[in-house]
Amino acid sequence: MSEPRLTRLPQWQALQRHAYAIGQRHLREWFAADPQRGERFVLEDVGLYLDYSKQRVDADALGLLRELATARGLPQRIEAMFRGERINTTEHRAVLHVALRAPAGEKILVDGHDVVADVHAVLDRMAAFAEQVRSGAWLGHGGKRIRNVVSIGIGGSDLGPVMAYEALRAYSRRDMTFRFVSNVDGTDFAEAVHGLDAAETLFIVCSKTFTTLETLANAHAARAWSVAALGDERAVAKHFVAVSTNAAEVAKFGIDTANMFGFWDWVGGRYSMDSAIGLSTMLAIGPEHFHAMLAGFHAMDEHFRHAPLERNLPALMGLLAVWNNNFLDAASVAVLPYEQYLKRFPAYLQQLTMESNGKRVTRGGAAVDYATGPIYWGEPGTNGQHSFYQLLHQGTRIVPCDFIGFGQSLNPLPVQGGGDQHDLLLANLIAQGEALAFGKTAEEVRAAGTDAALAPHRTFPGNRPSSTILAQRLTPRVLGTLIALYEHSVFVQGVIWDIDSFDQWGVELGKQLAKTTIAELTAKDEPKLAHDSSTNALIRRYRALRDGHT
Ligand code: G6Q
Repeated sequence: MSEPRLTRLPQWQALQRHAYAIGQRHLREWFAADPQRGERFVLEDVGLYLDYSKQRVDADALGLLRELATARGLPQRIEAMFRGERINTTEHRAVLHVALRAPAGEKILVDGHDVVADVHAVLDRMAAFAEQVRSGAWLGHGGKRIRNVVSIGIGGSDLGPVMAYEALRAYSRRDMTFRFVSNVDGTDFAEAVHGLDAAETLFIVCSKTFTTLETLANAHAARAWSVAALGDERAVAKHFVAVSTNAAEVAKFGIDTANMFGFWDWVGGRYSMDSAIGLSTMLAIGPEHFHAMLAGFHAMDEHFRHAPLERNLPALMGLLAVWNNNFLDAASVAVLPYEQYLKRFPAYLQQLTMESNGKRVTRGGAAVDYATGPIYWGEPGTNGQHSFYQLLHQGTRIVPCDFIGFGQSLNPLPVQGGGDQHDLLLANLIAQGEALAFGKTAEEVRAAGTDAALAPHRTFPGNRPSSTILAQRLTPRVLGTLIALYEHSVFVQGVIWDIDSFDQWGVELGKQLAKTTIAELTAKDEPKLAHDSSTNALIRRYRALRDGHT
């Protein structure tokens, strides 16, 4: 199972030599040497236009990266995923988020069982339920129609639904309220239900395991809130539904499993927003739009599976990420959507990328001797321009950027004197990539009349890599395509680094320690503490602050 050591591969070493040879060459030189670069280093398919000409690569670097991918068996690993092999080796699971958007009639077998048929059975139940709620046929306990939906979940059971709701708000039912609760901080719950009428409020409890501390605490709070307001335990039947793989725990909580929407162990949490975990999305935008989103995912899945490496969008994005991470030593990636509706997209990608590829051992358990997953972060443009872009342009670190923009706005807003605010938005997107790549030399600064003392401060080094992704308009379909692009790019990076991109053991230790700490914080008498001196002191100080003893 374990691959040969990455850094010993001839393809890796060839890339190192090549990076050394071209590493400092400036994007100004690349573009001067090849005036068509901006039209040649472009890949367009499935409704997305990717301009990677401002990445610090040449055709040789791209060729070597593809050779590395071939040496790592990328085409075979892609097939293994699509065939339902247990490629999540540390959890011994298949990884089949692609089955969640496979069209009805397609067959993907896990242990001889066709999972696509199961997927469509759940999608149909979700659609029937969504129609009932949206039409007003589903009534609350007191006979009122549901106007508010509160989705409770955390991590993979929250970030996707929140992001998708925000992204597709323009397509959502504006006469309904959608809110999300994730944090165990009581404030999150309190604010989510603030001002809502319990008689009109439906809770969706989303938890794959149905054992997650935060989600169960919030679900219990929600049940107590509903029952107190509606005065009847039986209200739970009309105001709570569950999305889970764990029917026994759902029943134990008191939700009738007839009101449960299932999914499967082959769907990872952070890859689950297009499963029943997306029930809030379907309630918001309706089944038709939800299916359009799935079709967008599927179009990218097909592209990823069948396009040759040199024309494969996720493969290219993944390989460029490896190049920047390992050969240009860029430790982070900024995701900068110039689209307000994508404001939660960077947060969503943080989990997708960092929980997947933030690993330090190979699939076989050997420590890696190369950097793996970079840090992803970002904010929508143009807001970020007025805060952290300073570091992007003139800081000492290289931060590759992904700019994302659309040809058409969902909310055109004419500007006095001509044009639309959308033109202002996109002008900024395009200008930022240009400024990062080409900068402004000291000579240019001086030639513009800046005095000598200020010139260094006003100089922009440039040569800062970025990619630009454009699509015509943010639709449910385009959103699905865009998410699948990143999902598969993450997979490609994991294949190169020989890590299991689908487990997340790194989140366990903190959870486990918290159990002991909870007991110590809530103990009636001063507990006997046996942690390090810092942890002991923090526990004592918290207890004192809480109890007002300081
Ligand atoms: C995602 C992770 C994690 C998970 C949450 C919620 O890939 O596994 O973020 O989604 O811990 O888990 P449950 O859905 O089981 O409550």
